[in-house]
Amino acid sequence: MSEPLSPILVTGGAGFIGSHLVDALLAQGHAVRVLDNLSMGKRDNLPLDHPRLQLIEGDVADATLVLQAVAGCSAVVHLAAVASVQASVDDPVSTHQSNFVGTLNVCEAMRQHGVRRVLFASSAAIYGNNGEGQAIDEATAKAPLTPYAADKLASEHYLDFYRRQHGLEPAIFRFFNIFGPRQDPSSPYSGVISIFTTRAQQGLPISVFGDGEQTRDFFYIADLVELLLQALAAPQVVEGAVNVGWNQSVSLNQLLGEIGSLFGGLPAVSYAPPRPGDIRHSRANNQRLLECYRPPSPTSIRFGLQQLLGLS
Ligand code: NAD
Ligand code: UD2
Repeated sequence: MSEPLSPILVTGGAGFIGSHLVDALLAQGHAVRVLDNLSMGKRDNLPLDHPRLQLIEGDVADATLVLQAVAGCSAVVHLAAVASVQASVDDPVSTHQSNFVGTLNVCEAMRQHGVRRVLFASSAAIYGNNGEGQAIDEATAKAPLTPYAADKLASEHYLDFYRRQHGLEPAIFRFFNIFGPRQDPSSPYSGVISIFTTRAQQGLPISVFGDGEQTRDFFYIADLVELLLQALAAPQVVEGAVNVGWNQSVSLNQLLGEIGSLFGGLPAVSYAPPRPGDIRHSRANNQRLLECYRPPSPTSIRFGLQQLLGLS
């Protein structure tokens, strides 16, 4: 009888990014354990009948549960968070439990169980408006403008403390704008691509907050999963955070043009005032990403949209 596989724990594994990573890990032959409270994640995102998949439904803010979930794991990918920036503005105390205490619980559980490799989903939000209009590199001054961003930055600092003090091996990624299938479009604060494509498919009017010339550095989910797999398999982790973006600016108007050309037209598009605190231009200097990993060639927005619109 062969030894049972030590699972990889994916917190937030029932969510958009997590569920794609779970699929890839299972396809590679890994055992996977998911800890998710299903506040945004869905059971339907996971192959629950897969023999090497275990789902623990629970809260990363529950230290006892996290200690149990980490036990016996070979590595952790910590994705669980309330990904809505607005939710953290509305209720910072509650989101702090998920977005910071959760990370601390993961660090402490890993220390106690002697698990070392952890991948962490940070965010370009920690830069605030700094570097706006140019490619932002990892040394750009941090200026978290929201509790969401502050919790991500604090989590980075705690991961570094546990690295220095307790030998954790954190691989920290600052995601810019990730898009792809399963990104939930249901909230007005969901990812803009998930909202625009879903509303185009349903023939519902689209609201642009601002003049549509705001730009983002969009990164397709399959490319991100490839990076996360590399970071899990790497003999040693890259020290310090790495921006995840393509150093490419795409405006919302360009995005709408692509969706319209793929779909043969668009529903009504209205232009409303910009969202308070909205960043106008966000683009990643991804030199470190290119030096430290072997990213795939960028999946084009057009291809990603075709996947989302079921057109390929
Ligand atoms: P998502 O909401 O689909 O995934 C987050 C998952 O975490 C969900 O399944 C949710 O149910 C779970 N979760 C939330 N609070 C929890 C808690 N207290 N305990 C257990 N599970 C909990 O969002 P996503 O886009 O897949 O984001 C994954 C990670 O990437 C998050 O940490 C997010 O902050 C980060 N991120 C995403 C983007 C992006 O563009 N999608 C950008 C920057 C950072
Ligand atoms: C994304 C992340 C956020 C943080 C940040 C860091 C999501 C949903 N948001 O915020 O968590 O990590 O990146 O870079 O993952 N917009 C419209 N109409 C709509 C919806 C959005 O015009 O119906 C605009 C919005 O005002 C903004 C742009 O589209 O100007 C992108 O919005 P977003 O929420 O997709 O992403 P962002 O960059 O604000």
